[in-house]
Amino acid sequence: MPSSTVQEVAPLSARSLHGAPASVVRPAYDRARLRNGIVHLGLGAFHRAHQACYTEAVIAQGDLRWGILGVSLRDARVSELLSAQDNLYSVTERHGDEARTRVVGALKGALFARKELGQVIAAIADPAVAIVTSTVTEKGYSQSPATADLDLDDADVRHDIAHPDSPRTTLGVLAAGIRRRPAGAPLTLVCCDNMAGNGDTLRKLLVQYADQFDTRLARRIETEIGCPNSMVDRIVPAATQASLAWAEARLVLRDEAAIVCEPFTQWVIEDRFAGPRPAWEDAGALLTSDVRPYQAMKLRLLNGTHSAIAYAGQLCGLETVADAMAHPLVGGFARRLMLEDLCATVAAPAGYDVRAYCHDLLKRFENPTLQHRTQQIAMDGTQKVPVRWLPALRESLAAGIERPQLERALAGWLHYLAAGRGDSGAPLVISDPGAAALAACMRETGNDTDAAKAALAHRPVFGTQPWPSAFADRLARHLCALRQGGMTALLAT
Ligand code: CS2
Repeated sequence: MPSSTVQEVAPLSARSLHGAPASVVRPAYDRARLRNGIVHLGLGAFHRAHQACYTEAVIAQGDLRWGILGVSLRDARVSELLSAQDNLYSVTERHGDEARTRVVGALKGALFARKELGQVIAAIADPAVAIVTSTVTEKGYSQSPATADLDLDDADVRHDIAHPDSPRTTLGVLAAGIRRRPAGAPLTLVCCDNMAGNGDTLRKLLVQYADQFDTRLARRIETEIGCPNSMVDRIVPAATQASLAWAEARLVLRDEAAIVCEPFTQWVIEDRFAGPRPAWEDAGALLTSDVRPYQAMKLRLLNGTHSAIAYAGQLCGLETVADAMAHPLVGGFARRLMLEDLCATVAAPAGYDVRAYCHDLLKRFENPTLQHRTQQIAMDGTQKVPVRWLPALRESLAAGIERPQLERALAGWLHYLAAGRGDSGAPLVISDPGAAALAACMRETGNDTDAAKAALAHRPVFGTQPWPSAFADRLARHLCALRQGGMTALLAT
């Protein structure tokens, strides 16, 4: 009998890319001539599927100044595997049966800050680099949730203040690079994390950090460095063995850094750059004078509903956002939360139809092929909830308006943290450094009324201003329903 041999698939590299199917879009420019104009901190999938794709389009139009040096701050693996692939990776946009794959060449290098710190600092100091972008997650900026200022109690921040030349934090790395930049070399930091006023926040924290050890540096950051606010949007699920295998079938090459994400992408950036920038508008970005209405719309409607789906989904044993949207109770709850409660709190950016935006969002959430895990979105709730839900809730309560779906979402999250188990009794995996303290203060109480009050008094999440007692009572009733019948019972009422 003839023996069947399994064909080994070659790893993705500059050389093997020639053998990929013709349908795979690839860099048509000379990568050897690409210069390094951008440093990016936080080399996760989101950056590679978002800002890097906008930059790739600008480079493809012939502006070779904007090669990206990607820096991983925590995870050595991503920079290692990208380096092994000549810094190439693929992005497949997928919705239902439609898919489009391209290989991105914009990345010029991939470094791991803990190992190659000198190179990272030198790159930020290089006058040819005009922009540093960042996606380090909400918790990556060393901000104290209680005060919104620099977290001076954080061990890594204290380390960096004592040793500013061998920093560990995002702020420390940025400041060390800026400190070495020659005068008169303009630099812009573009924060691309999901925070309201993200650029303003980054500048404030960086100035507070620099003020601890070098006041001249702090003044320089205040006056010379550009920090535009930006709104970023694209749903990019974390890779799985299945998504890597699926990308491999399209490429006929093995890409360990392959991304499978939705086709939709949006980037709105304030046009406040200290120096040159890529013509990202030619790649579809919107450069505008005020990003705040776009940020509020996106953070409340997309991310706010996403978080509610994540906790309800986790409690009801639903693995993905699409599963949650197809669930009669959870899907209905998500739609009402977005269309009734959250939509009413959003002022439309000029020329925007917010209801049409919501309907498009719901279709994006229903994308059956995305496999976006509720557990991924559920991470770091103590950082996300204060941005995504609480401003809308505060404003509404101050105007005497109840938001029944949003209040149920909040109760669901608190129950998820305090119970640590889903409706079926199965233990939940909770990944959030701030969660234990909030859960503990609820568990210390003897009844739902005290648990609701204890949660609302937890300042790092709920702030210093008191919450109305009638709201606390409603929250307590929801907690009671959750304790007795789980999330399905709460949503069924
Ligand atoms: C999600 C976001 O994980 C999460 O918290 O809500 O990553 C979301 O997918 C993106 O902001 C979409 O732009």
